[in-house]
Amino acid sequence: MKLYYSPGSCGLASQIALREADQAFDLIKVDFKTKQTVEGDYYQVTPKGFVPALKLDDGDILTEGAVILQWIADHNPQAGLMPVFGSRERYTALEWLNFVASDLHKNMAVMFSPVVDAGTKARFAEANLVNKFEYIEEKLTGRDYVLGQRFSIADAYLYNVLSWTPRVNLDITGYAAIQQFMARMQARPSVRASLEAEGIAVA
Ligand SMILES: N[C@@H](CCC(=O)N[C@@H](CS)C(=O)NCC(=O)O)C(=O)O
Repeated sequence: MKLYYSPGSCGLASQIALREADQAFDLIKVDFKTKQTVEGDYYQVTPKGFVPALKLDDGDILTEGAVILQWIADHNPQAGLMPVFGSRERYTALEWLNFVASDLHKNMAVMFSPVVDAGTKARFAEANLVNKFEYIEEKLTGRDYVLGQRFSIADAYLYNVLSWTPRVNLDITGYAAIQQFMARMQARPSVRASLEAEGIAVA
């Protein structure tokens, strides 16, 4: 199995999930600018050109981070990375995955855009991100993870996207529950190993 990633981007959550599931995998780095990997043209792996992509042992390629996360969880039930099929808790986890993918991740992506100026980014964050942080803070208050006491793939994705805030000068240090969540996540061996593998300093 191969996970295509770029350091510090949204493939981190998939790597965390693979480690939580004790799955063997190779990491293949994608250069965003050239869309090249050590294997050659990344567009041959996925015409989307985006990470993450997971190449399965039979050569099949999976894309879309939230879907890759579910594949890892569903194929490694012993790891308990998602609540069981049909349970109400599973739909809560799916709600989080969808929220992180469609609202948080894509709004955060605007903050990295080279075609959006600093003033517009600041106004955009005020209008579209602060309310998300407030929502997350409220939901995490009194909880270890988004589902309560148990870790799930939704936490990996949430941690992944929230970890970008310092890089785009968004200060979320005032959100106590979020800070505790980030520290709790960073204490997990899977997270530390994933950060190290991507060459990101572990605090
Ligand atoms: N819908 C995709 C989006 C993935 C995505 O936005 N990937 C970004 C990194 S976080 C990317 O590959 N960007 C490449 C580029 O901007 O050239 C998913 O959820 O997996």
